[in-house]
Amino acid sequence: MGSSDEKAGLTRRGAVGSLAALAAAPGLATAGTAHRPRKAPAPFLWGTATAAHQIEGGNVHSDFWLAENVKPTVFAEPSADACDSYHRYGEDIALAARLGFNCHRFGIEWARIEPEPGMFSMAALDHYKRVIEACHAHGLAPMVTYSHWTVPRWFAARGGFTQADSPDLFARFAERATKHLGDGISYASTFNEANIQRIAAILFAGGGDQLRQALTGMIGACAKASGSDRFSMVLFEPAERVEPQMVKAHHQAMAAIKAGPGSFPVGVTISMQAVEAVVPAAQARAEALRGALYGPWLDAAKGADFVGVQTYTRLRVGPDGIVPAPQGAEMTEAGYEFRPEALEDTIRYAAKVTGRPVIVTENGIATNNDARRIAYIDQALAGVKRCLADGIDLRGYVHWSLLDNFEWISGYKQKFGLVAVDRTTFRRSPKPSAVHLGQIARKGRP
Ligand code: IFM
Repeated sequence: MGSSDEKAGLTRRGAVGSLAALAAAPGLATAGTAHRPRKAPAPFLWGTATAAHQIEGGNVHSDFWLAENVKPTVFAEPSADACDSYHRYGEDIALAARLGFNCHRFGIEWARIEPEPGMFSMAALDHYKRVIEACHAHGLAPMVTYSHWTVPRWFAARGGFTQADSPDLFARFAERATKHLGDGISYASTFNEANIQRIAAILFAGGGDQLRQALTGMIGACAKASGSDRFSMVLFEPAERVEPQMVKAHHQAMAAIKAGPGSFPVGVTISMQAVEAVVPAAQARAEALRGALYGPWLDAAKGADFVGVQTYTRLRVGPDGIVPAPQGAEMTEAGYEFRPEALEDTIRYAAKVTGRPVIVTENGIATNNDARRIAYIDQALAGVKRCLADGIDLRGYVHWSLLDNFEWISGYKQKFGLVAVDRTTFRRSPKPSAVHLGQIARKGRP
C-alpha cells in the first residue's frame, strides 16, 4: 500500500505517470483523434530546454564538430566538452526536478545514434534510455527533440536535406530511435526550429559579405575534409534548398514515431519572433514577412499534435523592410532587443493559424545580469497568463535554457542559462532566476 499521496497520484512520479497518460488522452494525443472531448485537463508543463550538441560535449561524429574545427571556421570557439552533460545528465535532471519543474526537454543526437550510414549504436540508444529513465525517476516528463540542427557528418557530406532521399534517411533514424526509446517518451518534436534557415538569413545578413565568404570557406573545408564535393548543414542552407525535403522528413518521421512503441504527442517547433509594423503603411509588408517566415511550417504543424513556439524578441518592419530596434532600446547579449512581450504575440498567432495546441518549447534571454532574466521571465509569463485567460489552448512553458551552454557560432560567451556552468570543473551553480522560475512552476498554473 502506498501513501495517501501516492494513491491520489500526487507524487512527482505519479504526476509524470499521469502526464504521460494525459498526453495520450484526447486533446493533445494525436492529430487523428484531436476532436474528441478532453476528459481531464493535463497539468501545465513547466520545464527547461536543452539540445544535445549544446550541452553533451564530444559530439565528434556530427557535422558541427567538423565545422567548428576546420580552418577557416565561423565558430568563435569549438563546442569541445560543452557542459559534459553526456556524463552529467543525472545531475542536470536531478537539479531541474529540485528546482520545481515537471518536464525536461532534451535532444537525442542522430550523429551518435547512427555514426555511419545504417550503423546504429546500441550503446548510444541505451544512453538515451537512461536519460529518459532518469527523467521519470525524478518526476520529469521527457520531451524529446529528434533533430536540433546537428546531423551525422556522413549525412552532411552526401548533401544533407538538399537530397531527395534525405526524408527516408531521417525517418529511418526516427523509427530506430523510437523502437528503442518510445515507451518512455512523454512528448516529442521532429525538428527544432524547423524554419531556422529563414530566421538565420535575417540574423546573418548583419554579418555582410565577410560572414558569407567565411561561411563558404568553412563549408568548402568541411567538404574537402570529408572527401566530398559538398557539405550541407541545416543552419547554413538557404530555405529553398532544404525546406521541401525537411517538410517531407517531418511528416515521414512523425509517421515513424507514431508507429510506436509509446503513444505521445508529436509536434514540430518553430522559431517565431513577433513581427511588428512600425507605421501603418508597413502593415502589409509585416504580414507578408510573417507569412514567409512561419507559413510553411505552421502549415506542416496543422497535422501535428502540437506546435512548439520558440520566441526571443521581435522584428520591426518599416515600409522598406526590417528596421533596427528603437533608439535606446535595451538590447540582450545576443544582439537583439529585450522584448519579452513578443511571446504573447507568437502564441496567439501560432494558435490562430494552426488551430493546434501550443507549447512554448523555448523562450529566454542571453544576459549576464540575472535580474534582467527574472524581469524577462515575469513579463513573458504575464503574456502567457493573458493567453490562457483568453482560452488559448496553451499546454506549457519550457524555458531556454537549463544551463549556460554552447551558443553555436557565438561559442560560450552568451549566457542563456538558469544555471551557470564552470567551464573547467563543470560545476553547476543555479542562479536566482532558476529558483524564481522553479517557484512559479511549483504553483502549477501561471
Ligand atoms: O541556443 C539556441 C537554440 O539552439 C535554438 N533556439 C534559440 C537558442 C538561443 O539562441
